[in-house]
Amino acid sequence: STGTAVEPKTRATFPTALDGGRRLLGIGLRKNCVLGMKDINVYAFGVYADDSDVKKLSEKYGMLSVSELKENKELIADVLDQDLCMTVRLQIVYGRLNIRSVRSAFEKSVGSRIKKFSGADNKELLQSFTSLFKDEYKLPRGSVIDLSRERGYVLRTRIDGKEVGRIQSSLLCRSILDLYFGEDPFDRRAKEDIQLGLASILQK
Ligand code: DAO
Ligand code: DAO
Repeated sequence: STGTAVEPKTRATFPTALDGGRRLLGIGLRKNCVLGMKDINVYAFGVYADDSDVKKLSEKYGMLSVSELKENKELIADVLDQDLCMTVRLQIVYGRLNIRSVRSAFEKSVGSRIKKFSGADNKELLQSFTSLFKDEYKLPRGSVIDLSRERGYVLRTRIDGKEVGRIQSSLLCRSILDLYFGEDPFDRRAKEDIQLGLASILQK
């Protein structure tokens, strides 16, 4: 059955299951440091993975214990890389977000990952995504953005449940997921929970 998890600092709530069989692995906070100001909480996020897709990895990892899996870097690399359905749900908590700052934050965060994984800027790929961010969109506090990796490495974007675009790119999917559970994640504690969640699916 579906319950709810609460991000304690922002009180944002996340259903424990989403999009069919996708199960909540961990929740966290994306902050932003504005020069000369305190960190602001921009959004809370929840990371979900399709149960049966994750179990496809059990041939490789099923013999390891939860505590071994919790530390296993290769597991994270496989989950970033492979064709597993996942969703990252963002809930906006900062009340004065404008599309221009979303675009420039995105170019920095996702752009740096695209460069790290491909060794090139891939400006067209970044622009294919940022061109979805129409100036007329509003993201008031409470807005929900779902970024999901669908079968075949399709990145699907929804705002408050309404689909705004689909882009097929394994590099873009991986670069976005890397923000949440890659090497240098937005929230380290969330990454630990996500990895523990993956481990416990593999141990079932
Ligand atoms: O200058 O008012 C400000 C702070 C803006 C912070 C913007 C951070 C944007 C983070 C990306 C949000 C994606 C939905
Ligand atoms: O937090 O730096 C970050 C990147 C978050 C990904 C932002 C995706 C925003 C998509 C929103 C489109 C709305 C116009």
